[in-house]
Amino acid sequence: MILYGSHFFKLNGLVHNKRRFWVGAIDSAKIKKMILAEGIELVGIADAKDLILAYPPRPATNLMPSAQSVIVMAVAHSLGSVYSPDIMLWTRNKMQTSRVLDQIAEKIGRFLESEGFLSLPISADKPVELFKSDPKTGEKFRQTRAVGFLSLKHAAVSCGMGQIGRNNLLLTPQFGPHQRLCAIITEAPLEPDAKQELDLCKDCGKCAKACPSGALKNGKYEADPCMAYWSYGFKRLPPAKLTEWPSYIKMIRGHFTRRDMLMESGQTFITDVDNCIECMRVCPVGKSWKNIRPKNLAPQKSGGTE
Ligand code: B12
Repeated sequence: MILYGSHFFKLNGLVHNKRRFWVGAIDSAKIKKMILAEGIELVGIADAKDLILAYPPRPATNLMPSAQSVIVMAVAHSLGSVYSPDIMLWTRNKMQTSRVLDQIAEKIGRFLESEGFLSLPISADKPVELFKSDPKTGEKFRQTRAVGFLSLKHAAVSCGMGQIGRNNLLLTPQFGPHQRLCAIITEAPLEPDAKQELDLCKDCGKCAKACPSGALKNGKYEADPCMAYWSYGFKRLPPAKLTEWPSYIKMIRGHFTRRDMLMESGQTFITDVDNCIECMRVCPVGKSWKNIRPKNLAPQKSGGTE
């Protein structure tokens, strides 16, 4: 007999819990097979209590104190949309990829609950928690920062799916950075996958060179310039000093003469428009698409403002 925390135990290959006596043979292999059969391309399982945490830390057990496992799922992007000339085409495709993931997370989560295990799907998309200041130091940020309720990249690394590359994205051997992620936190006591030491990112510098906002300068990722560009296409951060306001206002006025912020906001609500994927687009990692990548890639039309 194997004991799984205080709620579950396994006897003769069957998992039992205290709420329902027999809950069926739920094991990692069965769950993975079900998920892959739904069209998910990569699936891994991490121990909920042994997740790699970043800052601010997002432990799965904060969202579900009884959590035992985190199931991480990935679907490859359509490479045609990643390489399309206009960012909007990618945006629409990203939404569909998220939908596939969210629907399957919902279905598998419901299945696990019907088997007696509380389960919480973590969407591939928003919502996110917003911070105006650092919760630890109280220091006010120059610009609001967003953070997911669970860091999907770190969850994926925790189950050996890939590594975080120089572009700050999850790289997998199969698809490089070109996959979308989603997860299910569950009480089901599933066998976790081992973490892996991978050497996929060769620090070729392509992502840092392609980044229009300068967020990947000096070997690190900075969330603020990335967010300003991703949200509005601004190449500048909000002014830190009074003297910076005149040139900032000039930039905004220039932006308004070329772009229709009202219509764009409307479109963003409908299709969740992003302004940038350059760091992901130029990344050469991922063996699945070696032969169909275009040799030359002009930056996507996204209309950044200096
Ligand atoms: C919020 C968010 C964003 C924000 C902020 C990004 C950020 N890194 O902070 C913005 C809008 C800028 C963004 C941009 C992008 N994102 Co994004 N994003 C997310 C989201 C919802 C949460 C990210 C998160 O919480 N990370 C956890 C933190 C701990 O890790 P981190 O990002 O590496 O660390 C930064 C923060 O901690 C921040 N930071 C530092 N100190 C502090 C202090 C406080 C208080 C706060 C709040 C933050 C903070 O700075 C750190 C880096 O220095 C995830 C989905 C999810 N739930 O995980 C998708 C996700 C990470 N994004 C994704 C993608 C694809 C992108 C983009 C390519 C944009 C796009 N068009 O899709 C770019 C790439 C940017 C990059 N190179 O990292 C994918 C990545 C897939 C992959 N292969 O890895 C994810 C996983 C979505 C998904 N479902 O697949 N993203």
